[in-house]
Amino acid sequence: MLKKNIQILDSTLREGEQTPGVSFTVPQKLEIVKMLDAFGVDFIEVGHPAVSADIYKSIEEINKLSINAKAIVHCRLKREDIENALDLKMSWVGIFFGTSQNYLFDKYKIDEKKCLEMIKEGIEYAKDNGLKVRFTAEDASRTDRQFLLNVAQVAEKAGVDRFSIADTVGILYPEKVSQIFSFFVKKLNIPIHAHFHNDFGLATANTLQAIQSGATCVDVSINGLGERCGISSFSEVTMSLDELLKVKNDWNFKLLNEISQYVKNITNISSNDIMPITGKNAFTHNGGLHVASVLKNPSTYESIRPNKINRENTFVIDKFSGKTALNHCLKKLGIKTNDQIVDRALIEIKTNPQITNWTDKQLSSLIEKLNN
Ligand code: HCA
Ligand code: CU
Repeated sequence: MLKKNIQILDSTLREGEQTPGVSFTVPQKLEIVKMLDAFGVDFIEVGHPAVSADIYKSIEEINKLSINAKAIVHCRLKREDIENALDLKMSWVGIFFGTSQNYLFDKYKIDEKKCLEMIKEGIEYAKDNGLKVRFTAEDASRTDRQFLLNVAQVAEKAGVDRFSIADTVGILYPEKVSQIFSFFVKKLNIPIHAHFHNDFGLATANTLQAIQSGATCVDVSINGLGERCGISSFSEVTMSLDELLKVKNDWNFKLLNEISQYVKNITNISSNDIMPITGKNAFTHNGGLHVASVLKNPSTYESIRPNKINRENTFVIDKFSGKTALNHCLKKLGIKTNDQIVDRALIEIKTNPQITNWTDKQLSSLIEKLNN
């Protein structure tokens, strides 16, 4: 068991809303915040107030809620953004600034010295005004290690509370994550946050590795929403921390599926049936041998119990089904039959491979037909 307390920062309302095609209404944001708080996340990144009037307004409304999670706003390294945070009476700001050569020379057109000065000034301004500050080195994964260390040390000296390492373009893999995070954990005295994009499908794996290498707060979003291929998924990360790394926590897993479904329903992002944990098929069994075994003992083909997140097992009847599965489904439907009919029904099912999921109605009529 990993004894350290791991914090979760949910960025559905900030990074998640940057998903192409996604825009939440204020009531939807309030609902998401309430659900995340009831689940027990530590931080909720509520948005970047400078982006639009509706985001600013939603933060004002979120601030009226009484929640345990800490709300944090996104800010550029600019006074006007920090002032927004002060006007909104925030306690926490997340200031981000790109630190790789690409960003310095092409995006901002400044040199390293100027970059360090700006970081120092921005953090000091926020701290002098009583804010708690997380500083994110955007594109940290492509930033020269020594320069990133300078950045982190300047930030720490300026009084920053948390340092976040962002893999903005999603190019890290666990071994590299281990090298980077172990290095910074040794060098800094403040908690380190991690933010991974999923461009290679490695965001969750990288997040787990960052924790094993000493990061203490990780960014996630519901259903992995975010720019391009999104970031680490809320369900994948929390479930892996609980089930695999055995991290001590008091998260309310019974709410996990509901949160995922709520966000799925209000976004136009096509849902992935085979998505881990909250996907439609996560607790569905198909193969005849699988169903027969799961009915005896679910752990034969499952690592997580569905009732942990308020779900149930489902079984699919199609050409892969066996007698046990069919009998089980017929019994559940309250259809009384006999061995011979079940055998004949199975032949019918296996000779209709185009039907990939026999519905209750189809099964009932099949049995009725065979009875006559
Ligand atoms: C962005 C980029 C960001 C910032 C992360 C952070 C990234 O959309 O502004 O501020 O913690 O991936 O670097 O999401
Ligand atoms: Cu990001």
